[in-house]
Amino acid sequence: MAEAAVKTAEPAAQAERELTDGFQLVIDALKLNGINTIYGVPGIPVTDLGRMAQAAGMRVISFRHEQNAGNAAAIAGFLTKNPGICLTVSAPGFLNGLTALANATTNCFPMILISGSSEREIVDLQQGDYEEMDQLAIAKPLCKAAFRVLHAADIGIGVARAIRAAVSGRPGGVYLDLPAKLFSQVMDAEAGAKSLVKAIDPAPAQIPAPIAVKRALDVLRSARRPLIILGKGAAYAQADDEIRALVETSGIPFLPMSMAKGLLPDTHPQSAGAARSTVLKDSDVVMLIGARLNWLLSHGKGKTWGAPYSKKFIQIDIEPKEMDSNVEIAAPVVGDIGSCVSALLEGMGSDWPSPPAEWIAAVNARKEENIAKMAPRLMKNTAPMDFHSALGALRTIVKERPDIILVNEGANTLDLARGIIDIYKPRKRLDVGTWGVMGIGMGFAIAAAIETGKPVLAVEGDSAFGFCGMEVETICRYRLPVCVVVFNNDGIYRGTDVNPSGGPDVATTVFVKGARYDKIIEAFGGVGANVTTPDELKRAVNEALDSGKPTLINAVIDPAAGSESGRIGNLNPQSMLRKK
Ligand code: ADP
Ligand code: TPW
Ligand code: MG
Repeated sequence: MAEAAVKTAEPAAQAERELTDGFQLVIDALKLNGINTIYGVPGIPVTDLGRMAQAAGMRVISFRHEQNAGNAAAIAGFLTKNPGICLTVSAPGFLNGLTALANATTNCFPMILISGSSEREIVDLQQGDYEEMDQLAIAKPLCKAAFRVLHAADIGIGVARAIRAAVSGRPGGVYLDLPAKLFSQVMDAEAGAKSLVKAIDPAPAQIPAPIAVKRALDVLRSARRPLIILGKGAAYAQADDEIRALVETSGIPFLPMSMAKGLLPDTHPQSAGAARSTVLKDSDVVMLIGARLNWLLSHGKGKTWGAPYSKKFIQIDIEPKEMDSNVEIAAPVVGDIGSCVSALLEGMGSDWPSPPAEWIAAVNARKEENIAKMAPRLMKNTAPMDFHSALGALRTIVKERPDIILVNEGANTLDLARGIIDIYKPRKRLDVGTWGVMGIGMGFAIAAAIETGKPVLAVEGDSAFGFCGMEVETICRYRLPVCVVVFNNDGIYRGTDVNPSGGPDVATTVFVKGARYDKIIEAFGGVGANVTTPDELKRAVNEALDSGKPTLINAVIDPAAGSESGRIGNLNPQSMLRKK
């Protein structure tokens, strides 16, 4: 269509007319919608897109693997509420990015995977084009929406639709398929500019029905042992002041899911984090705010929740289909969290009764008991470090520097850090999310540094780090203030397993002993350090954070200290036939 318009123009007139092309229109469409950063890997057919975007003043961050670029885009979406963009080449690059797109969708993070693709005529006849693959069909079941643009004049609409699909309602991943031929299509520049669309109010407020708000307040008022659970949807919503006001006005103990930590500080008197099992088991009314009753909350039933005794749930979520997904929801409140929480607050008025004193006292007693039990384990200063003593050192650092962003993955390294390191501000803890996926660390750390300008501390299991470790080159190349601490316990969960056959191969969970991950970053001009005690660890991390230099600290952890699958060993099926 656009090509035809150009071809029919008079040659002289054509020479005078200003032209644009598919590359430029994609860039203009993104910029018009306030998107100024692209995470990706170059190659045919998107190399010029990256170049031209950079020339147009966009930040284009090139990675070593698309999965890490995709993870960066996903967490940029979580942090900013604007979809993060991941740009890849066709088939293999697309597939590498697709894992991140699926993970973003699972976690309700808005992102757009833009992949170049081969020519439709050849792909559809399966004639073996360069990097041939029916990418749109493959992406569809793994994301919220998938679109393909065939004409340059439709790029504006395509980008606007992708943005709306990513951020409206429950956020998620969107795939945008751009065939190679599209990029070089030319059209009149003025017509091109007119074809662009700025998405107005792409994530409109969704106001809850007054009757739903009243029902929720009635259920909450009837509670003897109420609990509020904050999930990462609450962190995403950026309704921080309203959420804090709701929690404090109600006086109800709150439990943050891992990426909701810091919405209110973990040291807040109403935090029930240190009494998690007690509040889940003994509460009678539970209000979920942006948290799903999935495996991370034992599906809202069973022993964890004190079954056979059943409780009443109030659930605030933008996705109506989430209600009753695992157990009956007595009071569904469907809407965006900002609007819902404001409506609840208004309904509570100024004379909302405090929860019964016995309940608060019971929660506080359990909290104090657990905190006292943990304290001495965090203060040991001996070598080799175990998880508790190493995390005790990092806990102090985060307390002294509440603005740093903590990225965290691994098994023991994840589960124990989640409990031990207090977070003081919203969206300062980024981790493996709903799937418990390994390899998000470097992508998240890079995007967190780029999007917020704040220093990042990435606490990584040695296995987790291995999934994305090459991106330390990216961290060095862009000189990002990222300090990576690798908890090196020689393997997955532990470094002490042995090959049951007695053969020459090491056990399946074990890595090279005494590995020096710090040497990796030195290869790229970053700062490496090897530490064996909590004091050394503290010193090295403080130095890194003070200098802002890319740093990787190899923290030697007792290879025997970890447990299988960290805190979720109960989900791990084990063969009765296994040889010890
Ligand atoms: P967690 O893992 O922290 O428990 P989940 O990812 O399970 O959190 O749940 C997040 C929930 O938040 C999802 O059900 C999603 O629909 C919801 N959500 C995300 N953003 C908003 C928003 N702005 N308003 C309301 N609900 C939201
Ligand atoms: C994409 C399975 C869960 S945890 C883990 C693996 C491989 C590594 C644990 O070892 P690590 O931590 O990081 O050294 P630690 O402290 O306990 O020693 N592939 C993907 N995701 C997951 N979750 C796995 C495999 C897994
Ligand atoms: Mg390990």
